[in-house]
Amino acid sequence: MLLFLWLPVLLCMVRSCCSETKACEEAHKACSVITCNVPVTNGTPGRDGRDGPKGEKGDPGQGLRGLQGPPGKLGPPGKTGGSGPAGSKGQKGERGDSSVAESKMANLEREIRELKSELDRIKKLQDFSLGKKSGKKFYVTNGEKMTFVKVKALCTELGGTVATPRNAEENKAIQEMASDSVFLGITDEVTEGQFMYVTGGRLAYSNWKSNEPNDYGKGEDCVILKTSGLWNDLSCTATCLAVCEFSA
Ligand SMILES: [Ca+2]
Ligand SMILES: [Ca+2]
Repeated sequence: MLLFLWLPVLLCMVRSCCSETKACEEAHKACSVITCNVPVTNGTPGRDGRDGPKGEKGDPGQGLRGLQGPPGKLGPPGKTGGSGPAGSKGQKGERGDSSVAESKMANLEREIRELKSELDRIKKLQDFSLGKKSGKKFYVTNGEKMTFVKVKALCTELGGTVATPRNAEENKAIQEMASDSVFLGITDEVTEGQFMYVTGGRLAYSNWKSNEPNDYGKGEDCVILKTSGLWNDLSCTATCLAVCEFSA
């Protein structure tokens, strides 16, 4: 009801904005509240009203669907899973190393038996060629002449000693095989005039030539067996036939 009373006034105020005197006069007929020839200015805008309620969700747009974006960042590792079920039984493996070792050992034992058999045959041939008899010494020479030190080293290396007759029979055996004077395993290097075996012990047998030992000249400390079977003391630096002695 109040709105109908103010409506002609509002319309008159709107028209007064034209500031035309004539128009104002015309308007005066209808607008009893308007002051003519006075400029009209707009008032300050009012404050914004409160937001209205949220509207309903609109329909999907009509445009084309965009391209798929790039993959996102890698996520954190997950927790370790539990043990899986036991696998099925595998196939039977190949023969172990112990079988290979046993095979090699069997081959080695066979080779050792063959070597022993061959060694026995060689020893029998050697005994036959030397005329060796069980329980007795036998003597071997390489036919070379050398100093006493070298003869001793050679015989030791072969597992024997320098030929050393301890009775007439052994002295004769050495004499028969020697074609020249032979160094014997006897010296007086430790005490002059006191001859001993190089393996230790005083002489139990001797076969000196007359007027020997005489330690002639600068000294004679080694002993040789001459082709006659008799002994003579001689310098150890002389060279005589090397004969080694081995036990049967
Ligand atoms: Ca001497
Ligand atoms: Ca002499």
